[in-house]
Amino acid sequence: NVEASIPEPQRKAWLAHQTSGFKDKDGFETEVVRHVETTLARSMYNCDEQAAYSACSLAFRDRLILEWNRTQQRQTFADSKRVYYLSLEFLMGRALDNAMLNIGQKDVAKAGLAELGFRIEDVIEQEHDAALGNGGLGRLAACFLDSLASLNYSAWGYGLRYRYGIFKQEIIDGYQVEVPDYWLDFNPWEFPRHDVTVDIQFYGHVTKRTDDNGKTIATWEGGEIVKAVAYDVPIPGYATPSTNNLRLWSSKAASGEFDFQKFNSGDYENSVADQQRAETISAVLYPNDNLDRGKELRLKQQYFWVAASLYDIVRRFKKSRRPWKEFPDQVAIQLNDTHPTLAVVELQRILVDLEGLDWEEAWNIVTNTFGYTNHTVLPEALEKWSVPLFQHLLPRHLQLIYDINLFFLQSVERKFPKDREMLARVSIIEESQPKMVRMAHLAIVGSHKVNGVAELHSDLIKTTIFKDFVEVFGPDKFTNVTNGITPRRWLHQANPRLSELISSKTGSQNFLKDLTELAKIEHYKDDKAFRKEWAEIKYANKVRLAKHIKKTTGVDVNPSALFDVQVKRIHEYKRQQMNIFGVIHRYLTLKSLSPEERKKFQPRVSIFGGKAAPGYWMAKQIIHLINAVGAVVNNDKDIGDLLKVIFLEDYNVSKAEMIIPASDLSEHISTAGTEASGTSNMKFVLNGGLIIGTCDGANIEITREIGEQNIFLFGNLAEDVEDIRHNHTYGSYTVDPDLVKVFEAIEKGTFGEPNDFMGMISAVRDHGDFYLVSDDFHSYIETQELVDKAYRDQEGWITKSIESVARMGFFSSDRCINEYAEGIWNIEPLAVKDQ
Ligand code: F58
Repeated sequence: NVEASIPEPQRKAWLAHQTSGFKDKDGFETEVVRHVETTLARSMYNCDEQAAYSACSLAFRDRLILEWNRTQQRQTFADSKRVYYLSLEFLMGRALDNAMLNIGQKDVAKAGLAELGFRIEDVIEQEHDAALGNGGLGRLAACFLDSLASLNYSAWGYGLRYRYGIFKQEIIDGYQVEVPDYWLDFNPWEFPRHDVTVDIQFYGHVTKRTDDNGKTIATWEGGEIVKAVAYDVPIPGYATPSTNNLRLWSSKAASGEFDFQKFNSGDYENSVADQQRAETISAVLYPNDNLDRGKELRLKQQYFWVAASLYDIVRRFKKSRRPWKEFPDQVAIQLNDTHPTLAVVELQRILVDLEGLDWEEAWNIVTNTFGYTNHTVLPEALEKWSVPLFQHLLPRHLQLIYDINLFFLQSVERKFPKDREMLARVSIIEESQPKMVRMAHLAIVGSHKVNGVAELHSDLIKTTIFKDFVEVFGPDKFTNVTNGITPRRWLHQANPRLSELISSKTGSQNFLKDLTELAKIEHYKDDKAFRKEWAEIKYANKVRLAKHIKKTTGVDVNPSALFDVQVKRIHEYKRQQMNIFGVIHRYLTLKSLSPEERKKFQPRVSIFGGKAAPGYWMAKQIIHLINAVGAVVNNDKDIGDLLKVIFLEDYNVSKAEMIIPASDLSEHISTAGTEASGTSNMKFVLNGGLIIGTCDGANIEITREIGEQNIFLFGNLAEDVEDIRHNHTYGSYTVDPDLVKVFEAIEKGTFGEPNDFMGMISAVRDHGDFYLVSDDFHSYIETQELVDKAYRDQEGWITKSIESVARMGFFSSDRCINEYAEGIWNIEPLAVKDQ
């Protein structure tokens, strides 16, 4: 009982405080005005939208803090198992809209803001996205936090508080230019905890001595210390008071301040050097997706964050005064990809070096605590760290890794005697020059469960990259949890009208808590009024996007045209190049027709968006070609509204919330077997868009749920990709004839200087076409023609759209989190009274 724990002299004031915050519109307005005039020290007479945003956020924040405190107290008193989600990325997007919705007071705020002279949409627009992630992996972490809170699980997220999140993308003369994203100017959603700090050690050396009992004691000494400071972000659950915590660590010099002595003696530059070096650790998010570059600073980030988080978790566990063996009953730690894998070693170090446990006992605790989620099979994305770098930065951890590897390889040897090749393949250390630490191997060996993120992907990891480990540990260690998305942000927030239409038919907003209730709308698929409104909502969303396109690119697009969208990170495996080649093919076809014949063509707007990693030359070339094609096509009088090509600058979470509901068709066209799951595919279908895609990732399960008649699948299958690649190198190889024509047009200079695009052409024509662009091109073009035909039958299209949404219940991140809770974490929700 929380109340009983409050000391008597403080209880009266505490009780009064519990009912503070606003109850209605008037109360809300009072709070907004109070924050404008006191917290912000401004006057209502010059309160602009930015100030209204700040004050509105502060008013909601006040409410959130109360529930946040209560939730933390409830979890502490319950003393039950907690789950910790360790992720280097949390792609949160905006917080205010989500807080209003989850608290359930958006209507109150809307009315209150209107009375104060503001439109709620404009106020929401003032917020800067929290973009602490690259793409799918980071956004998945954010959806998981939403579900964990909404389902009342005791859970914490742990991450890094980057001063700069993913860069802002500008398009200048058709090229991507990266601009730093400083997002912390005014951030009401974080709480610095200057009293929660951890000293983190780097470099130094290890000494060993033998104690009185003959036991070897290792001590890590010397080196440098950096301070980790906690910043907490409240995560409100939907329609529940549960408010969980996301703790982000920021780095600071251990001494706190700059060196005054150096400063006084005139050594100005060096007086701040230590401070700056320390702060560099949490300064910037690495902007690569699906590529590992092995930079020292990245390893420093990883250890800094992992060590601070584990210190915190262990400190919390120790308060319960339980024996160590109960650690895995109280703590589950999920590794979001291999980035936090050092946590395995760090926990073993804490238990053995600092707490004096035996190796075996400690290792049991470690392996029962961790679970590892893999997000990719691309070899270039699998993390490896050079042994010399490790030796330098984390000497004790390297020793522990060698010991872990030794015991592991001994166990493999027992199972597979004399199989030296097996040992070399599964070893945590790669015997290369220099030697490398394979983080995925360490993560598998250190966890009790390993999961992939869609069925095909989970099967693939078992039969390819982790095949040997299935033999070593048996198949039960490997499992699947198909990804999901939160319907709160990706349906209700992004598409309020559709959400309202659905609730009017399902009878309540309960589908936002149990997405399988969407099935009920299928009864209305022949209902004329329902269908009409369904179509009107899509159209209105397209009008909104068309306005944004006009404002940001100057191009007029017709909202009645088919909106064909591909928005995601730019990567060769995701094949935006195939899409733009297809667009060129369409353009050439249109040009070859008479004006009369052209009129029969289905008008389209091809919309692209996404960032390229700054060092990814080919991805940047793809962006340039898309813009170059747009510049020609959009100004061609013969073409008019029949085809427009748009590149939307700076794709991010808040733009996704506007773009996704406006799509008729979206493209998920990765080479089969390369996209682990994809999650935007789920978002598009949930918003009534159809998809064209390959048999890859979650597309396969989406097809199973919504029915083959409702999706446009094409291309080669994952099981055939290897043979086809082999044939490219050793057999006969010719480029698809339609694609040859596309290349000829580019080479003729139709879209400007051909040399600018030769990399993309020769990757297909001269360098083995690794991503099978040519092999899939014909089937892609044909399927696009089927799309045109299907779209012309508007009634048929609407039916497909309604059926698809009705059958998307499976893809809620709530389902996904419940699967993790049951199958991996062994944890149950914490009951919330008075819910
Ligand atoms: C993505 N991975 C997968 N990695 O590509 C996608 O299929 C999946 O749906 C999603 O994870 C969620 O499971 C991804 O986004 C990264 O961005 C990493 C960032 C850090 C470096 C390595 C890649």
